[in-house]
Amino acid sequence: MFEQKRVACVVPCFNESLLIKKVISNMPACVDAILIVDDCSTDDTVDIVERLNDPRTVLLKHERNLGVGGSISTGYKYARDHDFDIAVVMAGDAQMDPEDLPAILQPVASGEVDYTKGNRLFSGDAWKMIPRVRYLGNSMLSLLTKIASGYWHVADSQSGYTAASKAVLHTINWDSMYQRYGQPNDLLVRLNIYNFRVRDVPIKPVYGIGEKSGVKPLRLIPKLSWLICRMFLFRMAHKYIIRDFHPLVFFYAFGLLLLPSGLLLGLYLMIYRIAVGGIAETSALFAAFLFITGVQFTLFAMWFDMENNRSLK
Ligand SMILES: Nc1nc2c(ncn2[C@@H]2O[C@H](COP(=O)(O)OP(=O)(O)OP(=O)(O)O)[C@@H](O)[C@H]2O)c(=O)[nH]1
Ligand SMILES: [Mg+2]
Repeated sequence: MFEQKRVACVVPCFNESLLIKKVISNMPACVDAILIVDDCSTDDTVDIVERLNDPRTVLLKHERNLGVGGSISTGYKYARDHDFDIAVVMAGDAQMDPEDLPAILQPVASGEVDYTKGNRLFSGDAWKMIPRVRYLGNSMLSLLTKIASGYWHVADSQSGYTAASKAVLHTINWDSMYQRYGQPNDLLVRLNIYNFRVRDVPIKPVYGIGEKSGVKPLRLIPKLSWLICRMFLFRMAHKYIIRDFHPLVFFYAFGLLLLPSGLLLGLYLMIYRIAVGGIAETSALFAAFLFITGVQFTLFAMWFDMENNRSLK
């Protein structure tokens, strides 16, 4: 129990025989149940968990590999159906420091917010501790996720160290959540649609403890960027058209139409000017008009979105 709240810890596991023992044995006492979700490991992760015979551990086994998002979804559904008050997520590769858990739990337990997530970028050492490609890729995805999710105050979007309230557990449709590495981005968008309050909590980055990551940044970044763009459209439609209405969708629509049109036309005219010769002044002015209007529409749309989500901290 943490401040009178029953806490379940979801631990997604895929071939974590090296570190799962450490995760279970270091699990803080405030966690009432450790939900180990085995995502069809091919090593002896399951044997190790069974041999430990820890009284708090519940082993949930997938019949086929679903990915980290699918594993978290299995754990969340168990926590929801067994009436837990808070569900936290700590990966099976021991990259989440148990000492950070009270800070992650506290805002949700006190009812200040509905969802907290660890932010490794607050730490002054983040640049030194997080591998460079991951740091830069994460920063880019975090910026895209701010736009897509409407949580402009949230960064380190790829962090998986999170706590979700009972209301969140009972509201989100876990079967439709993205099943692989884009899960944190997908969930932030869904939380915003239901106006849940989300807060970042500073945590320590943990790398180089023998963990094996399945993340291949150069392949993953374009895939996740595309997912985040789709989720942005999903949020616009659900939050500002279907569930409620706000004219900012028109601002975004005009902005996203005019801004690239102005850019492309400007580029075309520039190439034409260099390769062929003179262009009409009116054409150049038209390109500038499209571009400037597009920028203004986009910035106003962002501003309206920011204002609309200001209370969700
Ligand atoms: N790679 C991988 N991990 C899975 C899968 N299903 C569950 N997981 C678990 O998801 C957690 C996170 O996976 P990692 O590949 O380490 O990704 P990450 O920790 O988010 O990213 P890094 O910062 O690069 O380590 C681990 O506890 C895995 O055991 C799967 O299908 N593939
Ligand atoms: Mg990892």
